[in-house]
Amino acid sequence: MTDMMREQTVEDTTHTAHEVHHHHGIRRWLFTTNHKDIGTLYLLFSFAMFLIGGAMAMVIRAELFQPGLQLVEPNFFNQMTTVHGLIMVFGAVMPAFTGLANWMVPMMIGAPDMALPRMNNWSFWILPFAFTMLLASLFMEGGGPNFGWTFYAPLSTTYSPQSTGLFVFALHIMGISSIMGAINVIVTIINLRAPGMTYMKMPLFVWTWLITAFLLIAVMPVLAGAVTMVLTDKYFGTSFFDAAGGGDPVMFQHIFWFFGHPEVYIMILPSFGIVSAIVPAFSRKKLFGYSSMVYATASIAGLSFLVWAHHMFTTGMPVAAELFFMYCTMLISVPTGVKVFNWVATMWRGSMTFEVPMLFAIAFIILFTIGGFSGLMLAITPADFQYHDTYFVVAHFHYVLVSGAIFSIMAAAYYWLPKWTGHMFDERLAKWHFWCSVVSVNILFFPMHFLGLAGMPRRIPDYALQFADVNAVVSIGGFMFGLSQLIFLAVLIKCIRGGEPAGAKPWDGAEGLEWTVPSPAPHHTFSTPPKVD
Ligand code: HEM
Ligand SMILES: [Cu+2]
Repeated sequence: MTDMMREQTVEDTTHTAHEVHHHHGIRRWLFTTNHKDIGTLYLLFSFAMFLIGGAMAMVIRAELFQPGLQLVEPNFFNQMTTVHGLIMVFGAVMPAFTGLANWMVPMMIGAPDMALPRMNNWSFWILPFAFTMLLASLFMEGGGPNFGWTFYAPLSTTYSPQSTGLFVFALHIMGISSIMGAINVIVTIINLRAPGMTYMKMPLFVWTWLITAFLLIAVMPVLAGAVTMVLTDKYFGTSFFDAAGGGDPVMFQHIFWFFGHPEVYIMILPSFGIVSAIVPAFSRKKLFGYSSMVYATASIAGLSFLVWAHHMFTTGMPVAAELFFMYCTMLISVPTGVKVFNWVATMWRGSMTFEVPMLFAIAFIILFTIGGFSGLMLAITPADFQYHDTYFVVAHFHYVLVSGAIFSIMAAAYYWLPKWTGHMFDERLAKWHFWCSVVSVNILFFPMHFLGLAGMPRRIPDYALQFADVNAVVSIGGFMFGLSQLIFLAVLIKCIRGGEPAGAKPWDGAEGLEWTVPSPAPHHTFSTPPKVD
């Protein structure tokens, strides 16, 4: 038997073996250990969360359309801001990235599946329980979490509703899910790369996810510790965060932000990988400065552990500490600038075309940069005393998270939809989605900078009359952005149900192993590892 034939028979037998184990209907999804099925589950779940979290944002913007209290009780308003934040961070952005990792990382490195497929099933399926619990807490007596997504003590301890126990349990489950997902990504990348796929040949999406996975493993336990201390302070008589018992509420903030700042990078590093795949594809050029992209990502991740207290400038730190955190924060803009420079240099003199994935990627670069600049303004310690806890901060993090992280997720969805479904999406409808989103996202978030500079505080249901006109504009932008996402839903449904068949490589400038397999990608890819040279 020649080697070729032997490989062929091995492949055939493994295939039949797999076929025997196939479940159908609901059991296929419940018991699946297939990275593509699990990726699909994550993506659908995160989209559902995006719509639910978005509905809460609409409640917030409806209340803020006019000054005064119109639609909701202040306590319910606080629950909306809190649960909106929690859902978007832990339910929408993070699971979307994990879904993309599940689908794409094995295909990009030439692996047959994730390394730990049964754990993969668990990582996903515990999430719906966590979020059902979190959402159910809204209907409890006393209401759901109302202390902000940052759950500062003593709001989350002394003054919190009885649902706080459920909140803590839900967060623990989300953390366990993230850690299991991260372990799976790391083990897969280290062990299952195809022959010849050295680290410095890995696509940047794989690199950025590898680094993100280490961030996750480093900081999710810190979050778990913080919520556990909140739990014991509230229910078991400890006083970690209670000055009366010898504790310190500012310590809560140190612990929270030691998790929280790396967490915001967990929500942006995979975006960098996505954009680094899409920009070269539609510029028909190699990515400019591949290795500097890898080092920039690693330095951003490293620095993210040294800047947590820039969220705490107003808590009364020694001046030397304030300066340390100011300069470390500003340092992050150096590797970030390297990335933006490299994307622009990749486009420079490329043969660019503007299909929808590219449109979202370009919008990402421009709008994320605006968010970076407002971050630099916030990093200036003395100036932060004015902006802190105002709408300026809200503007900053929505530029980096909505027109940053979420736009990159949409770019990724459009880029790989033909690979996932085997169909091209409706280009005209998708362009509507893009233009409506990009216009409305700026109507929604840009004026918030001015509200903040003029002193409008964040997280309040009512405001002074002078802010009325700008808030009305912002709310209109919000409703427009919300409606625009229904176009996305329509594009997705249409594309899943049919459409022009996509070839193996529907984008002619695209590169990578995922484009060497047919579309839709077969249930099992690479039973024989591809050779990379
Ligand atoms: C050039 C890089 C960046 C700098 C210099 C920067 C700086 C800052 C500073 C100083 C604050 C605290 C402001 C205050 O509370 O008074 C802040 C808040 C925040 N940043 Fe950034 N940032 C940067 C990038 C990012 C990125 C990439 C993300 C996420 C994708 C992000 C997400 C957030 C969030 C969520 C908050 C608010 C947290 C809260 O209070 O709820 N930032 N940023
Ligand atoms: Cu930060």
